[in-house]
Amino acid sequence: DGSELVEVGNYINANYAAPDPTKYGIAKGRNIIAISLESLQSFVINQEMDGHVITPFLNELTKDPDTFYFTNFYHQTGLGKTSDSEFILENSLFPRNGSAVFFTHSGNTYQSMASKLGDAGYFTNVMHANNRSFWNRDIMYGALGIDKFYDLESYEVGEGQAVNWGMKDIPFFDQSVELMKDMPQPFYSRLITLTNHHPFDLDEEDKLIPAYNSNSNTLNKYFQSVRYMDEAIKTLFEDLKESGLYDNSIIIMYGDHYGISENHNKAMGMYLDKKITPYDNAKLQRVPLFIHIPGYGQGETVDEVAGQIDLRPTILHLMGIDTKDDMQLGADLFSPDHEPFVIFRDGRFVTDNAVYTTDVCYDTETGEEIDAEVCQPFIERSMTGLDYSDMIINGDLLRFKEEQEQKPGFNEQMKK
Ligand code: GP9
Ligand code: MN
Repeated sequence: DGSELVEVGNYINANYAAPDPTKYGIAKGRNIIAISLESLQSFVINQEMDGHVITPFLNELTKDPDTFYFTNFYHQTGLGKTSDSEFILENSLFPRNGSAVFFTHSGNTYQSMASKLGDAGYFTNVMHANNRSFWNRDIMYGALGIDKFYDLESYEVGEGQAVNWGMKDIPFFDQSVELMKDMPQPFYSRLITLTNHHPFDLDEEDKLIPAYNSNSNTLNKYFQSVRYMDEAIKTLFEDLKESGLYDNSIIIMYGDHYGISENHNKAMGMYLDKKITPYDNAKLQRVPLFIHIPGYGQGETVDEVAGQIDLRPTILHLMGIDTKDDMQLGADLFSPDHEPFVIFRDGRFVTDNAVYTTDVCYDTETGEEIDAEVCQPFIERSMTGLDYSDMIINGDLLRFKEEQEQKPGFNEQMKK
């Protein structure tokens, strides 16, 4: 009957973080280009591998005055991998534990970022050169209110333009920008890259740096593959500038999930020159986030501890779209009320003081074990957050929100 919705709604209202007025609406009316960077982790940014710069273009971007770069931003995905990251971004909810929500709950009612932008006059779409039914996207995108899915059939994969899982990122970006030129504006395009995916295979001509040399063939190829991704992003920016779309767009780029699993701890330890502990494994879940606003000029590096769940409110507020009455579990990254606290889908969490994993509380900076008391209140809060998210999804509670919003007094009831 939706009474659970009132309970969850109260929790969400209590956690609402009002936007920073100096950031609210700074990208209003622009096209939104959101790029899912396949398997990109933060440990490669501003780093070298055997003297080779791994991400030269992104490194420049971290210092660019039009860019906000986030150093303590975490993925929160589970088994649904890329699709989980999409779910989190669109809904500011957690994915499900032990299964992919794109498969299990594609019949639900959602209030996605795409549907909010659609209501605000945006043409919303996803661009991804793979089969449309992969991850059940074709069905789920309907539930998320996405106007169009530019899938593999929208692309022409010429000779030499495919490797590994499919179309290479450089021609993918190139053709995507061509397609954007014909879109009604403003548009919200979410582009999902593919080349930097396990097993990280490349054609010889795309290997711009040598492989690493460790006992992990996966990690060895990862650096090369990331280097190719960096090159692809550079060409995307060039393509956007040439097309004339660049100046009136906001470009958001984020890593979807880890690329190097704990199975490669030994090789990772060799690269990072330390023994990888559960603490390190948790911190390795950081993925890069770039928010690039051409002409803005006041970008900076942000060290706030945050996660993918914060993307929806952050982006919508930059666009000048209110989220006060939305059922979201994340908070605007620029809000003075944003709390440095990120919950992983498996129950681990990170705050500005502590990293909690394998039942141990570690100091966030040093990795030293610290008093469990520091973690205790956050253990309960992380369980509450995950439970409420599950409650919304398993109970399909957002269908009641639409109904109840028609009735007078519902929002007042939620605020009590
Ligand atoms: C497939 C791509 C990769 O379409 O999104 O999926 P992943 O294995 O990373 O979830
Ligand atoms: Mn992925």
